[in-house]
Amino acid sequence: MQAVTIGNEQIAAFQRDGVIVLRGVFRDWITPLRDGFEQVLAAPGPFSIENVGNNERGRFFEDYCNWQRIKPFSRFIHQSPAAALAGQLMGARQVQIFHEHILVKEPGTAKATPWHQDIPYYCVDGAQTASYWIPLDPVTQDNTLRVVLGSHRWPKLVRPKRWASNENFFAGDDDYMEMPDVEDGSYTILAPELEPGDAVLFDFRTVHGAAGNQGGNRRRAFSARFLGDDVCYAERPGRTSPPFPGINQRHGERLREDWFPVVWSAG
Ligand SMILES: O=C(O)CCC(=O)C(=O)O
Repeated sequence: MQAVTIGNEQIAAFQRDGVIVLRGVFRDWITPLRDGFEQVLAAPGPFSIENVGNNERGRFFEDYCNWQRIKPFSRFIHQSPAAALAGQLMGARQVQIFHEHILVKEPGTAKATPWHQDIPYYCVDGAQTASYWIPLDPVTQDNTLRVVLGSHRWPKLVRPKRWASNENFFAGDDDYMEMPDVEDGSYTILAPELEPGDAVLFDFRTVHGAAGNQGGNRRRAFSARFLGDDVCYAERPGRTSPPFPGINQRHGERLREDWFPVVWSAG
């Protein structure tokens, strides 16, 4: 495994902002990850999602929880520096893999990724969480991931919505705030230009979104999502995303290691 170390300043920035940009760390992984995308696109998994309807332009495809069958994804999780970097930035002693996720926006896709936090969709809660967003194509300010600095520390979680329809994700659950207008000029938004090999790493509570992909090139992004020491199973008021059917866990339990293996431990 490629050795990596992270400085105290980067740890402090990740803790303060809920996000950090890592440059050049995954250059050797872009070709295998692209190969993994082709394998998924040729044979999508049972949870794949199309976010663009038949009479809209473009294609916004997502799939997740394929890493056990897609070898380049499995190798990335076990052999790349991703888990070690995430562990150090979260301040964790151990890191479990939660899942991987691929997002493909074909050229000419108007559909944006709405502003959201990930954790309300998930069957987990905790403060030590980290998701990579690794573009496999160069991205500019027009089609990159956009992230609201410090939003992982907002006092309430934001109500999750369905990306395709904007309906509430869970019926009848009211313990959320509505998404504020994060583009009203009072929030600091990070929108980094990135090359293949660069990555954004963010806390599951950090608010993020992305524009469509109106340019002429594909925009593929690979995500691997990691859990630190304090993360536990959380009951939600309905089917989560990913759904993990048959997970058979109780609220507050540590996630089962046979499904979510430990992939890094501190020296
Ligand atoms: O790639 C995108 O458009 C959005 C990515 C995202 O929301 C995520 O990785 O959690």
